[in-house]
Amino acid sequence: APPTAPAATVPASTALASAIVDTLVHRIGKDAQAARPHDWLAATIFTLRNEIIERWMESTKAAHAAGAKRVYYLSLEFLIGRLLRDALSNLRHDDEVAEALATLGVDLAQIEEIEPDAALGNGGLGRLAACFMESLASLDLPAYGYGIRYVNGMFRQRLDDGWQMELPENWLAHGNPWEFERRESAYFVGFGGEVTSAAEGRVHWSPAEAVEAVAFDTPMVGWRGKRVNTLRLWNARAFDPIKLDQFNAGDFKGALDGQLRAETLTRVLYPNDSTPAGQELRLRQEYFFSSASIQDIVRRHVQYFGDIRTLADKAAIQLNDTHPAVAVAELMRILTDFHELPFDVAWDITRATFGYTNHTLLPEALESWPLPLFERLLPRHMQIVYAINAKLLREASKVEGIDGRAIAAISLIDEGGERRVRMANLAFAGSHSVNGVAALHTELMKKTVFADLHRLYPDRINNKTNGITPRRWLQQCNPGLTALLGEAIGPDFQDDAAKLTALVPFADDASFRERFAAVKRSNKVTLSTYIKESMGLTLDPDAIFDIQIKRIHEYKRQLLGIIETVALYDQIRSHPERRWTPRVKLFAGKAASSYHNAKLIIKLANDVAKRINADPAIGDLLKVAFVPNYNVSMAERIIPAADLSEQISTAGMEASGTGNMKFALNGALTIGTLDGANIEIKDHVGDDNIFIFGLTADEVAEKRAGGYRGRDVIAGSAELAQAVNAIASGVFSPDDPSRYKGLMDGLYDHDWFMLAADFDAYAAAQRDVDAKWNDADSWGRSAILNVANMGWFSSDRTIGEYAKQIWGVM
Ligand code: 26Q
Repeated sequence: APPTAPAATVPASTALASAIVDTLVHRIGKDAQAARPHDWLAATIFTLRNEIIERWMESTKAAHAAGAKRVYYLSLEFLIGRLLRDALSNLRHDDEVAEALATLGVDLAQIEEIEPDAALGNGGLGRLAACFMESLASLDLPAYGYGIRYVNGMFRQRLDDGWQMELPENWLAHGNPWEFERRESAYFVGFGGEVTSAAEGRVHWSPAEAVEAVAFDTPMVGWRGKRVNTLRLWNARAFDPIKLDQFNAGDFKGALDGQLRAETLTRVLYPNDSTPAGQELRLRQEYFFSSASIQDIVRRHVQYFGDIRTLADKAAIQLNDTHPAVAVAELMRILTDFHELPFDVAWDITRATFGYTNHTLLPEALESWPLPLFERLLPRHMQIVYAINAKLLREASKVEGIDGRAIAAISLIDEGGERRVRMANLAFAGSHSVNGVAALHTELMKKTVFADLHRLYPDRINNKTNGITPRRWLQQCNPGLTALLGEAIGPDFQDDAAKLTALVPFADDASFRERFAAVKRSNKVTLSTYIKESMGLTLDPDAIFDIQIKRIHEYKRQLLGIIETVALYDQIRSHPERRWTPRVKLFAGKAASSYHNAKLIIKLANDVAKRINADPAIGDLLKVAFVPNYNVSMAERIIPAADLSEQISTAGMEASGTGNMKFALNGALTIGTLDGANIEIKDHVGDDNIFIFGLTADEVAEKRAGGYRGRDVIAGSAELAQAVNAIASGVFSPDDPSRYKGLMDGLYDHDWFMLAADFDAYAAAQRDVDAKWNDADSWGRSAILNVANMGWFSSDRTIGEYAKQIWGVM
């Protein structure tokens, strides 16, 4: 076949098939006979890429021609997952490409499954960044994501006899057909060294070491291919990759030292999603990526607009948590030292340019760096932080009601004990907008961690409730439901998720409810087949699929779900004559490698599953599964099959949650606390269509202040006491009876997460779930009303709010 060059549109099926074969031959170097699935995957992506590239260049040119303001989303994490289905679906080429591949004897679904999951993030924060990139393109906003091209993303989780093992995830092993290395976009990033003063009050920083940041670009395709934006990930490289003189002198290791040291920077994602360990390498990563990104943004601005003083009119930079907060000091350095702007002018530009999003209130999760480390690594930035702090505290001291205690809380330097640089205070001071990610979270920000900064700048904190992209989290992951929705209400919801409300009347339509239930059942059968094949466990698709999938954390209370499972198990055994409602309890999630209790909770879930699943007295009434290696692709498989979504964090501790939104959008009912975005989900879907239980955030705070003791509560709840005692005494760990003694003792003596306090209410809510499930009409009505009312949680809505209220680009 002659070489074909697909133009702006991909040609019809046969031409498309020959284009894919042509790519296979000329790019991969294989013919159709020799090609293996990975070759077909790469050939398909390269072929599709041709169209994407054209739209990508059009998008860039149009923004340039319009002199448009650009959005820059800085994030240490982008949990984007697989891209082929996303790109195919957003370009509306899924059917065409499936047909073309079928003529070649290739199953599209099968090659989609072997695409590695790009897991450059831990959990919610990283996935939010990925949903935002998709929505920015879908809303036709010119935007760049900036991050790090980790060679090893989130570790792969293996279970060894129920214990979590971490294996490196080499997502680049087969090459990455989505990325474009931009050797021309490279920047010098320095570390350490010293600052000397020069003439006219100028300073000079001479770093002791430097690495080169090289850009790798990945296209982010919006819905209907309207726009293609850039995700720019930085890779670290040594300037002088090999010291040939050393090499020739026989010092092979020394010759490659610099290369190794540079590459170590972007080698691995920190698999912690709280309690920052404070390692030097992490601060180096943060500065490396912040510096490269700020240099790139400033270079583009000066090239396009000529005058650095107009930066804030043409660039909005959003900080995804404090991880890139050092960018505030880096921009100040470039504006003052390099562009020679006066400090106050630079500060006004900086604050007008940055916005900061906070994702946690847990004090132990707030980033701060020991001052000696910060100063040694970034001596010039340390001076700048001092100068900002002097200005900040001068301003604060003029405000009535701000006393010494408040000044100490506002300061960029924590002076209690070992002195530390507070990254949240730096991000707050350096931004014109500081937002929380759900209404409750934003109110708690004002009352707790940022109370004093809020008094000083009362207009700065605002709320932007999180959202999820309905393309990936409905259309792509749940084609059955998407087709049914289209039949019922037409296709408009695909362009505007708010239009899902047209579904409301269908909740009362018995024949629609039946079809809706059939789609859910079919998704459950598909998941059951996967679980059977991967874990050897048989599930009953007519049981309630009750699912808790998320990072393992004590505040998320997987332990509450497990203890309630144990209590239910005991009830079924004690009262076999009762009419029990069959349940499947499914758990999945990764624990940070150093988080002892989280790893023990994983082992407990596995031990409980082993015992219950093997108990002939239980049969199909209760099955428990811990699915290994939870990631984006696993979520896409599990969520469409869920009946019940577990969102049971201690009230006040989950900033928002976004998994909660994915489940409800796919027709699961939520059992949850009044925490994070659960509250807003309840407001949207209605009190009758959600199971809310437990203490409120205020009640949690009150109880903590009032000397709450888990021991007293456990003594008063027979069901809880039985379950806790069974676990503590080794019923589920006969090979090591004391394995869970410490974990259970914690509930008696320091139940910080109020598990005992919420247990009875949770168990009662679970029995309400059973009752509703047994009224199929009532359950079906509620499930449909969830789908109908979840459109507001589209990340298009969220991004629209950021665009109008923070970035000024809409
Ligand atoms: C910090 C310093 C050093 C090493 C690691 C980290 C680190 C990394 C990741 C700290 C936190 C994270 C991730 C936090 C996160 O995912 N937060 C979640 O953000 C979601 C999106 O807003 C919310 O929905 C969740 O409630 C919140 O827990």
